[in-house]
Amino acid sequence: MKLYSYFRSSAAYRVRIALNLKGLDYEYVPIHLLREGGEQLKPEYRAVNPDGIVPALIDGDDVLTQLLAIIEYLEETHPEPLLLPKSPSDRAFVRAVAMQVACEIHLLDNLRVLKYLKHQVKVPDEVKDAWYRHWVEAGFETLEKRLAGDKRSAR
Ligand SMILES: N[C@@H](CCC(=O)N[C@@H](CS)C(=O)NCC(=O)O)C(=O)O
Repeated sequence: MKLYSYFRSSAAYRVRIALNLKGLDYEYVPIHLLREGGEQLKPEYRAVNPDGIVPALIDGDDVLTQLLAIIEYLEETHPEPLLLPKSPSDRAFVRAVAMQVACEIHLLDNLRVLKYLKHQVKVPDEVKDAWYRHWVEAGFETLEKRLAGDKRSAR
């Protein structure tokens, strides 16, 4: 397998954690998100993932994108050790936590969103930074409440 990744990408981290927990070998292909305006935006990488974001995983002829889809793919193709719990209710809980990070926090603070705010909407840096802080804090505040208040998080 081949993983297109950036060392500071939390999305790619999550896939690397899954690959490592499952003991799977992979070739690491670095995509520097800042160098030369972002290697993720170059045609060579867009040919792999037209969205121009990492991670992307290549397995044989398959190109896999979206970290949660990639992790579920690894779970289905290499079930041991299991990353998801067995009961449907526990699985739904784990997926909800993962999606809360991916959809309610990460999406709003992605590099391309911040670049758009700065260059197209032309907000000053302090407003962009306040945006970032706001969504991280709001997202983690409710996530922590959810984890603290749910018996499934303590198992
Ligand atoms: N929804 C995507 C998000 C991936 C993502 O946000 N990747 C970031 C790095 S953490 C990225 O490549 N950003 C590049 C950019 O915004 O230009 C997933 O779940 O895989």
